[in-house]
Formats: sequence, C-alpha cells, structure tokens
Amino acid sequence: MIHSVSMQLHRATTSVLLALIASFTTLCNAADVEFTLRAYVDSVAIKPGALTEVWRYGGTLVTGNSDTVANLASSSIGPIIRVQQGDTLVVHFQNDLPEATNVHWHGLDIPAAQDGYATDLVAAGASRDITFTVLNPAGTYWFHPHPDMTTAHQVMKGLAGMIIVEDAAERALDLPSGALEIPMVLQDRSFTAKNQLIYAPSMTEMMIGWVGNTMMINGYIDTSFDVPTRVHRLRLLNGCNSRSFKLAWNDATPMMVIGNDGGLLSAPRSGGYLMLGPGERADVWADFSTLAVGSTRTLLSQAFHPGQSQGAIPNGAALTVATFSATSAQTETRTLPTSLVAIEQYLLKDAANPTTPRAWPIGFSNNEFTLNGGVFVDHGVAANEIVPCDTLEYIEITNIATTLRMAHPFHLHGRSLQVIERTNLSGNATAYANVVAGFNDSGWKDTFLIWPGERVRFLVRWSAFAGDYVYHCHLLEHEEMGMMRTVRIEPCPLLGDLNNDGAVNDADLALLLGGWGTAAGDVNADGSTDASDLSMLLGNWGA
Ligand SMILES: [Cu+2]
Repeated sequence: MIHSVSMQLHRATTSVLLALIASFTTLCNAADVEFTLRAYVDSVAIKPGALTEVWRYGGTLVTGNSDTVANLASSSIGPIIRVQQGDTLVVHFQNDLPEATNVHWHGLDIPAAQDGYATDLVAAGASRDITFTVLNPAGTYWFHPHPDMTTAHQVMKGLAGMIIVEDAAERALDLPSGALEIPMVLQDRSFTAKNQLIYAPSMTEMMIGWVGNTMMINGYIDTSFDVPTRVHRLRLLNGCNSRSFKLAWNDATPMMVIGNDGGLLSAPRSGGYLMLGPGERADVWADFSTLAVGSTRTLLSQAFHPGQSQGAIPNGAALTVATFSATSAQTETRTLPTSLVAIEQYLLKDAANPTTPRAWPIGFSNNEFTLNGGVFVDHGVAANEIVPCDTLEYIEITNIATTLRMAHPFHLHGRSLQVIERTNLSGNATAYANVVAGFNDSGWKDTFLIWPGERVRFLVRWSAFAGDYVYHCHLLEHEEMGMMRTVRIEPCPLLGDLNNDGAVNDADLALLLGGWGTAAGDVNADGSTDASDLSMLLGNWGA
C-alpha cells in the first residue's frame, strides 16, 4: 500500500514537473510575429494630378519573416500581413487619425477583447497592443476599423488590410504562390475633380447603400494585370461599403473557386459565376495558361437585381472588375488538385438545438433596418443573444420583412460558420434565379449574402473565448445605422476548478493529486485522473 501510494506520488510529481515545464515554456515564448500598425492620414498618387488624401494603415515589422508585412506603395490599402496558423501575434497599434478607431480582425477566431468590439476604441493619438494566436486555417482574412457610427467613412477613406494565413495542409498542395498569387481588394470609390474621395451619403444612400463610380483594386484605379501564361491564385476580397459582385470571366471560362471566407474548400468548386458581397472573400484558381500571349481575359461583374439600388453605376449594374493580359509565355506544370483540405463537416443532428434554430430575423421598423428585432446597443443583448461557449448551434436568419426589401451581407464575428440551407420564401423568383447558383456556401463562412425573401440557416460552434462579439450587416451604411447586434458567449466551465470556488489554485491541485489514478480529480471527464488532467489544471492556474 505504501509502495503503491509512493509510486503514485512519484508519477504525479514527475507529471507535475513536466506540466510545469510545459507551462513555463509557453509563458516564455516570445511573439512569433510582432509588428507596429499605424493608422494615419496620408496623401497618395491615385490619379494623375493632385494627390488624394486617404486614411491608411502602415505596418513595420519587428519580429517575423521578412515577408510578414507588405505595405503597398501609393495606396491606402494594406498592409498585407502573412502569418502561419499557430503564430502568436503582437500588434502595436498606434492611432494617428484625428478621431477614435479600432481594428477588427475579420474572420479570425480571437478573444473578444482583441476583436475590435464596436465601442472598444483607441482614442486619437493613443496606442494599444493587440495580441492573439492564429487558430484559423490557411485562408484570406482581413482587418478594418469597426467603431460604432464611424466604420463606413473610415473604411471609405482607405483603412483596410489583408491578413493571409498559411498552414501545412495548404503548403502540401503547392498552390500558386509568389508572383502567381495576387491579393485583390475590390472596391468602388468616387472622386472630385481635384482627385479627392467623395463620401457624403444621403439618406437614400444610407438606406440602400453607397456606391461609387470608379472600380479600384488594392487602392489603384488601374485594374489591369500583366500575367505570364500560368495558373494564378486570386485572393479576392470585396472591400466595398455596399456593392456586391456577380463575378464571371468574359469568355465563359468557369469560375473555379478553391477557397472561401475561412480557408480552402474540401474540393474545387466550378461555376459559371460567383456572388461576392461586401466582406466576403474567395480564392480563385485562374488558369491563364491557355491564353495566347497578347490576349486578355476579363473579370466581369454581371448584372443582377439586389432588390434596391441607386447611383450612377448602381449595385447590380454590369461592370468590368479587372483585366488580365498575357504578356509572357511560360510553361505551366501545375494541375488543379481534385481535393484540397479536410473540413470538419458540421451535422445538424449534432447541434444542441437541431429542431429549434436560434432565429435572428432581419427587419425594418422606424426607418431603420433591424436584426433580431433591434438595433445596436452597447453591450446590449436580448435573451436569445446569450449563447453557450464551445457549443454547436443551429441559427436562422430571415430576410422577409416587406419594407425596403434588399440583399444584405450578414457577418458574424469571432467564429466561422457553415451554411446548410438557403430557401427563397418570398423573393422575386426571377431575380433569385439570377444569383442563387453563385452563392458559394461550401466550406467555412463568416459573411454571406441573404437575398430579399430568403431564409439562410447555418451551423456554428461558438468560440471557446467568452465575451461580447457583434454580428451585423456588412453593408457599412446599414451597420452605421445600427443594423448590428451583440452575441454574448458565456464563459466555458473553468477546467481544473475542482472545488468550484471560481479559481484554480493549490486547493484544486491537492484534490487532483489526492485522486490520482482514480475518478476523483478528473478534469477532462475521461474517468481517470492523470497527467492530461494535471496539464489542464495548470493551464488554468490562477484563473
Ligand atoms: Cu444591410
């Protein structure tokens, strides 16, 4: 008996030491990537003649690979940040704008306090360190300001950058990289005769969405690209305030999509066209190997009807997005992979509420668009906006209000979701049939278009990070008017708090060691108290 106890204590002591070493190593790990991110006013040469005043981010790398931070010359867009899944980032954010702002990391699963909640602001002249670990898989994410009531004009002035995540599964596919990988931030803008950005939305433009008359990519008005006759990877981001695109090639080449908002798809998806609403991303396999040198292929946005539209080039008007000219002959050796990455497919039967979706309808009342029956209230949540942590749930968004019916890009912060159903309940059948094949709902989404009359249902596993995140319409004029609500993720049970006193400390450690090898002191509920339980307890030590 004495021997047995001493053996248990010996094993426990060894495990304690190993776990302590692991915890200590984690604590001592410096940031994998560290950079300063400054928001400031600049003047850049966008058009011939006078410089254009913009608001922009500038990045300066402190720690990390030399390709981590790429600023774009003569542009308001950027920087393009390139990181690895698992990297811990430390961002020294400096606000040199004349007003308060913040940074939202669109699509990334990060703690609420780092996510840029709409009232969590950095005052003019102030700075803040933002830190998080990249949990999301390889994909195209982005960052932009998110202050309540001022997001639309801050983004319009130029503040938007891309954060590209890479991982081993993506590297194994040997997708086009380097010069064959083209980040493309799609935006529309309007300029005065003196080359200054125009943005003074009327009430109609606030209601229906502001659109510009000039197509821009990465902050440049030249949307043409010279390419070798190779396969390219286009990382498309719709960074418009309110314009959606119905993307198609001019020569009927299929739109070959390999990635979505939250990473690569399980397999390439071929279609005639692709809908891309504000905030959405798409990775496109663009095969220019069949182009003759001297010829071009044009990326178009085809005509569609979003319900409401206004402006010189209304949302839904046909337009040219980009032109690719084959300027040099090269031999292509890559072929399109038949499968891409493994994606955990959520199943409705596994949801905590498989027959009773949590419903957050889009509505319209008092001349305002609403979500879940209301508009934004600082940290205000309705009972059905408090959700359990780390739990798979079934959610339903409807867009069936009858006043001012129009398409909205729905965006959920903090967690990627999987769309499992779209149904046109009451929308115009012809208008719907003209877009529905372009909704790429496969893979991980965080933003999706919901058409007038439509119902979209999705599954989401709420983050393990507790706290308040917003969900909102990514038509930025709508967001600004309050079409934004808060979802509160409840704290997960505190693993290791064996005596349920709200803290993990020496009293819990004593209970765990006392129950070593038995079910008493079992933190992970696997029936036995062992090193994995000890590791969890120590991981929450002091919490
Ligand atoms: Cu909207």
